[in-house]
Amino acid sequence: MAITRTFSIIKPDATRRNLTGAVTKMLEEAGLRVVASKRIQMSREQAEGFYGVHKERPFFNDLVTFMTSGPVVVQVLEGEDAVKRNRDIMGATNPENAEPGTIRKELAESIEANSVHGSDSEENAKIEIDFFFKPEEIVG
Ligand code: RTP
Ligand code: MG
Repeated sequence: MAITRTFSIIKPDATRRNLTGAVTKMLEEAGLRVVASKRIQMSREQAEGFYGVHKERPFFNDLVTFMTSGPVVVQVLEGEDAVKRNRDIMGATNPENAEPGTIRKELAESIEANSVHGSDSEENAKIEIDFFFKPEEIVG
């Protein structure tokens, strides 16, 4: 299996509860390596751009407000089949439906405040990595 990359966000509900390390530990234990990481305060404009695909969804405005409500940690993760590996350790969008042992089941607060984002395809991973990182900020 090829080594690939995915994009991850530790969301404001997790940074607020000082869970940056706890989330990162679960990612690392799942076989992913953090090859880029920075803590940022997303602007409304950035969040609207990042979540552009969800523009027409009823939860779009709440999501943008939530994602700008505090610091986030954006990361590039590397590993075998990184996109799927990350989605597996994240668990279902709604923590109530997530499997035991997943980040969302163990740490998330709600369907919105669900602690982590992860790219859903290799194509989107590339777009999302480029949205937040310059090539020289990623050290594999
Ligand atoms: P993500 O993009 O954050 O990795 O999560 P996902 O693929 O599991 O979920 P997606 O459908 O892409 O939704 C993006 C984020 O929007 C929030 N959400 N709120 N209130 C709601 O019904 C609702 N549904 C989704 C969550 O923060 C979700 O992760
Ligand atoms: Mg998604």
